[in-house]
Amino acid sequence: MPIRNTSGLRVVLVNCGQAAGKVIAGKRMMSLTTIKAGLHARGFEDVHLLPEQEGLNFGLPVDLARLQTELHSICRDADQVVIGFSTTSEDMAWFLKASSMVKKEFPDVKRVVGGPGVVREEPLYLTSGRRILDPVEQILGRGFADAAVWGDAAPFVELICDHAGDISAVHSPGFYCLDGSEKVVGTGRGRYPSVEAIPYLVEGDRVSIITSSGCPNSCGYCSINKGSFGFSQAMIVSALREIYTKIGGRANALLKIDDSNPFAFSGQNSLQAAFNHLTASGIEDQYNIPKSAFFDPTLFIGPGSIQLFLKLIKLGVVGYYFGFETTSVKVAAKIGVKAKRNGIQVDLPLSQEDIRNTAAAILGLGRILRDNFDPIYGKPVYRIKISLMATPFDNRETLLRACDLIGLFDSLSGGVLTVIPTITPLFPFPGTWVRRQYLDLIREPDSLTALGDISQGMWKPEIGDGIFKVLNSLSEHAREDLSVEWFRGVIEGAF
Ligand code: B12
Ligand code: SF4
Repeated sequence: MPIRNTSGLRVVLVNCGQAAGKVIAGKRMMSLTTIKAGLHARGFEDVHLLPEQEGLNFGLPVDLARLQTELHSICRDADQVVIGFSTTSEDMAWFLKASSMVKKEFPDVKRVVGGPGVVREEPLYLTSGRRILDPVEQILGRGFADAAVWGDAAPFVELICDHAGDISAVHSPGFYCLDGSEKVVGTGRGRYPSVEAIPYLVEGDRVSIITSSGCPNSCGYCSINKGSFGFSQAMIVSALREIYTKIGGRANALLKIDDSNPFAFSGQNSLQAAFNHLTASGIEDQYNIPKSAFFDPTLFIGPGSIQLFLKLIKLGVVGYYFGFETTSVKVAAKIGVKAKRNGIQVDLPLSQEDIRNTAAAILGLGRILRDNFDPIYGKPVYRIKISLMATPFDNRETLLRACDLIGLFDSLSGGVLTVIPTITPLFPFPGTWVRRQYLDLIREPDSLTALGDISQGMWKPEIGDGIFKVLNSLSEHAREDLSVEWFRGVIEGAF
């Protein structure tokens, strides 16, 4: 049923997700689709997605001129327009440009921003005593938005459905704006909006779904919105049934499970319970859709790991993304990597033995996958992606050890298995423990754009000559395919 007082009000959701310097529809589309589903559940339908969701148009760049043209036609016959921008830290520069353009060209449009880059932090001070402003304070204080949402989008749904776009009327957690004296007002983080069914994205034969936010580990460098939502087993089963009937049987079908650590140990894991249910009722066997997921690699430490591998293979998991991060126990402690041992969450940092065992486990998984090849059907094709990080706390020895490990992983590739090890610099994202801990070592910690400009490096020269050179080389070549030989050369040249 349409909501009273909102007629004439129109919502435009703008996707700031980028790849290689261009805004790409799809990158932040799950956020926008979720907000749209939340508005829909409250009966509000006048929502435009930019770029349009139709077919998702993955790979379609959106420049400011096109945004302006589309906004002109959308705003033409609306009484009032509210724009919601979704941005990560890395997309911030584009958001700033887009919101400035909107302020200039469409002064009556209200601008709200949200997404993983929009974070409220406890007050941070450099050792010099200078206060560092958080992203919410900077965005609002510098006039880049009329309101900001930290966490999930329920306060935005309230703004539209309960307050007809009146920013000063929203007082629920997660909603921030300036008061009359230019002071940021608001508290806490937003809840996940109520939706009728779990939102999912269809991209050709591929479907992405996210069934929970959060992870029982609390790694110091991780910036996910921990524990803010999780769907029931029944809702997950119903969404998966719908997806299975939609793409089951297609040649390139893939179900992308985008939960941060979907197979992590936790008291109640509705996703795993849902898969058990679908397996027991024969639906898994009937459709047998390949899946990909993110994994905390320490899940696989200990005697139970082989059983877990076999369970995942049986479930049809063909894509494995591991955040391996570091081969050094000292670096792991410095950046707050947390681990599980034998499936049990521990608050202790990783031990060197854990790291060795984890590498052995992933190598073991690779070998099992290669042997699982079916010579008659020639399927499935497996892919393991392993992410390592270079941090200010690394040295020549730890980085060369990372190279050796990358070499070992590389050598697993072949036949039906592709292994892609990657190495990226540590990002001190707003809201993380790592940022609070090492604030003095971060280049321009209160610049909204410095962190997002990954090609410029994120750390100050004070971290030390050699490691500074290595991190800057990695930053300059961010988003390129890097070879282990190239990286070894950079390390040898830097120290
Ligand atoms: C899946 C995923 C990807 C996929 C994206 C696939 C796709 N088609 O969307 C891939 C692998 C491509 C990817 C790439 C990257 N990702 Co990513 N990704 C994720 C992951 C695991 C889930 C994202 C998701 O779909 N969440 C579900 C939606 C519903 O949640 P949401 O996006 O947070 O949106 C909610 C709120 O934020 C808020 N909200 C969002 N937008 C808006 C807008 C308004 C107006 C309002 C009011 C509210 C609001 O409401 C939403 C619903 O409640 C998250 C971790 C996590 N668990 O969130 C990391 C995460 C978002 N990614 C991250 C990063 C850094 C990246 C990369 C930059 C990595 C890299 N260096 O290449 C790229 C860049 C992508 C980009 N430009 O967006 C970081 C962002 C950190 C930060 N501070 O910015 C995260 C948090 C991971 C992490 N732990 O650090 N990613
Ligand atoms: S295991 Fe991954 S998702 Fe979980 S807290 Fe650590 S980095 Fe974040």
